[in-house]
Amino acid sequence: HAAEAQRTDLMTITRHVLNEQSRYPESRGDFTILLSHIVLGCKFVASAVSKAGLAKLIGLAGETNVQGEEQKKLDVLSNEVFVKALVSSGRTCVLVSEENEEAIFVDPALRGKYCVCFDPLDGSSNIDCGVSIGTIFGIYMIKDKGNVTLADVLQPGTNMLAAGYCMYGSSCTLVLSTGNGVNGFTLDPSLGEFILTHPNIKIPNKGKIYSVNEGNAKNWDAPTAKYVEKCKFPQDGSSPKSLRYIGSMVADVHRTLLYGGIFLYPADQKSPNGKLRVLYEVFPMSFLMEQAGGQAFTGKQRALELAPTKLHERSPVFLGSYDDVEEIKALYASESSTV
Ligand code: P6P
Repeated sequence: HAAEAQRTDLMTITRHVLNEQSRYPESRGDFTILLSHIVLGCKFVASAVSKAGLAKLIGLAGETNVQGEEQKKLDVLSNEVFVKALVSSGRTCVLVSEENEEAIFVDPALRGKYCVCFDPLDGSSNIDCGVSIGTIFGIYMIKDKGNVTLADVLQPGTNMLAAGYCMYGSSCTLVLSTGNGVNGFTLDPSLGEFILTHPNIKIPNKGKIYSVNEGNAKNWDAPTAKYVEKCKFPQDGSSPKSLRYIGSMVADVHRTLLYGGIFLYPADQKSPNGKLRVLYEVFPMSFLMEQAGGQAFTGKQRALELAPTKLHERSPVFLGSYDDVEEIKALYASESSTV
């Protein structure tokens, strides 16, 4: 009976969020409506990504296809879909997208109380070779939607209400936190629904994997170099960690969340603030890691406490299993105490 019940008692993402919403009796369902539009965007992108190889969607923007239609690059198309879905939800007042230089202020007649920061298709340079890519998003509340400015967007990650990513890979998995733990949902294409498959994800306290682009080793600072050295040649008799680096943040973070370990995108001499963007890569992934019992560090501070001053600001980030991040924090602390 239990198996039968499971098959018919489908916990969809919408039902899950409605259950969570019941924790806030005063809420009028705005967040649920916002989320349903984000989910719609993810379903569209999942479908487009799965067909990309066939439909030659991966061509460069501006090329025309056999029907003579102008083809859009998948990340341009994904961005348009998310912007339109978020605006039409009537629940957003300002959007920040990796694809748009400036913040998008929604028409006052259509405004809601949320700000969404997102990367519509992170890692899209990997799509041609079939590596998993993803959408990353973070959601903030805006105090006065009638008078929203850039200052409202440049909030520390500690003000974030919710964050998530959707990974387009062998299956389409949406991982979400609304501040009450982390849950994973897998798209059932036959239903067109995201079904709860990974309830209450908790990252192991310590992992056996480190994830970094070793090709940048020449440019690392001392604490990062020392930490990676320790992963490869442990002095305490423990076995070396395995290196796993996919080069697509959503895929590297998803593996870290499920298996444990640490993901690093450090600063280096070439990029003193690292490569990853604060508002729509570092903050959402740091929020999820903390909600799953892990942590995220910039080399100087808790990642979520960063106060961004520019829309596409970058930051170094070390995130993952709590104990693994503690180790690199200690190396940075001892370096700053000797300086
Ligand atoms: P590198 C993809 O371009 C991306 O923004 C992230 O998804 C990924 O983690 C990172 O860059 C990879 O960067 O320098 O190692 O190729």
